[in-house]
Amino acid sequence: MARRLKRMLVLGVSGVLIILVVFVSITSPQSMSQQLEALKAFPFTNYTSTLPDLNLPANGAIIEKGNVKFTYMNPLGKRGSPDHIAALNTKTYRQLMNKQINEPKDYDMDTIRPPPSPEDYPDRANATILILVRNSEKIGITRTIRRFEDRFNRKFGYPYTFVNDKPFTDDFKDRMHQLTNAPCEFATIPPELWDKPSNINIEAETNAMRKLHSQNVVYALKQSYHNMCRFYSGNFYRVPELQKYKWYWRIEPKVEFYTDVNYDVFKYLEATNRIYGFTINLYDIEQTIESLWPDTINWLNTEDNYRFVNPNGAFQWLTENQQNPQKNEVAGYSTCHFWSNFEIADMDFFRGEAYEKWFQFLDSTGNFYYERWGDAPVRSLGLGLFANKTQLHWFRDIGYFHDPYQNCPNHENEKMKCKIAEPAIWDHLAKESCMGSWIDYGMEFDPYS
Ligand SMILES: Nc1nc2c(ncn2[C@@H]2O[C@H](COP(=O)(O)OP(=O)(O)OP(=O)(O)O)[C@@H](O)[C@H]2O)c(=O)[nH]1
Ligand SMILES: [Mg+2]
Repeated sequence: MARRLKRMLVLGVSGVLIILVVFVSITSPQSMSQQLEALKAFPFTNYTSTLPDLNLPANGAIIEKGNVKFTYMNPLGKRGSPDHIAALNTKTYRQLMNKQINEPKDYDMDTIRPPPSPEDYPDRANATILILVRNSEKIGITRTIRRFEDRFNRKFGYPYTFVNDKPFTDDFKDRMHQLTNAPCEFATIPPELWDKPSNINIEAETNAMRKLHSQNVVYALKQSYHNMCRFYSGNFYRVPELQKYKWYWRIEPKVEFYTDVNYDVFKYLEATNRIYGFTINLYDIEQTIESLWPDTINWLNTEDNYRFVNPNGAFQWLTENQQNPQKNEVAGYSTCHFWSNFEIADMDFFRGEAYEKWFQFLDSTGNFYYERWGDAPVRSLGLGLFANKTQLHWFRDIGYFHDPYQNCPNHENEKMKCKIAEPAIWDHLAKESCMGSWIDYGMEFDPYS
């Protein structure tokens, strides 16, 4: 009897244990090593991607005079076809975006709340709202500013700086003044910061642009677009009216802001030792920047330029080659970039020796015109190489939309007017987002949890 009881007890206990183990393994998140094993076991063995070279440091970077190199190390051991990797990275993104958030938690936000009135804000940051815009875009920019004032600036009163390659009309200026109580300054860009440099070979440029146009590259033939990209890549921070400022928040026509921002974003970045804030990051059209990366690597391997590379740069994000490997084949790197139509940044970084010398070199290649280098990839390459990645901040809490991409968080205080956790308004565009890669390789910690 006693033996039967003992056997029943043993059976009972082991049963409970088995149920417990099964339950825990179903409900608890996989450990990192389990995840890696699962990924390694993925059946698409014909897409093995790069295997880490054990002779390289974990960040894949060699930063030595005349020998600067960056290699994708696939630090999480991801394997699979590009479609599989895109699905995996989108899942990573959606999981994080679906978490309910409010504001950053790595700073005492109560110290940077809106002042009682925007007119009485003595310790406002040294910042401006920067808008490059044409007179003809009055309606589009009106829409943006209405929303922007409503969500942020009517509480803080940061001054606007409107810049344009042509003088602003009185009609445009009057309209802008009607939209805000904040000071507005209207600057005409000096031609040397905007116009195509005279040494550009027009025949070579025309042939190159016809080729890009025939590959359906948008805006290839548009002269002003090339000027705009060159200007926003490097020259904007030299506009005389911007000299007095350190910080800017760039906005543009026809964008949406979906969330209230109840803290001073400039002071937040400054207080947390950051220099750049973004909301979206994307892959680029590889044909537009074929020589940006190789030219940059050559430059880093010239004289002492290697010393500008920050040892904790976002190298794995820049070199990732699994989600859209054709980008790396054509452009030599991932093409991932911060989408610069939204940016909050410290101009002192761009005015500093590394970025400025590098931009002068880029400009000397003429490739803003012989190719169609965008300001977003240029800016992002500079930040990924010369800044510490801890200085780059994803404003995950700021709901933002520029057609067709968005940052749509699950915000505690908002009834979101966008589809939460979707990187774009069309499903098929999810693979154009680099955010999963940023989460895995760029973000060292989550400031929102
Ligand atoms: N003054 C002026 N502003 C320009 C010119 N070209 C572009 N911009 C501004 O530069 C910013 C970026 O230009 P967009 O045409 O929006 O470029 P994009 O965002 O790459 O393209 P979209 O996807 O069409 O919005 C916007 O704020 C424009 O208003 C120009 O020739 N003159
Ligand atoms: Mg735009």
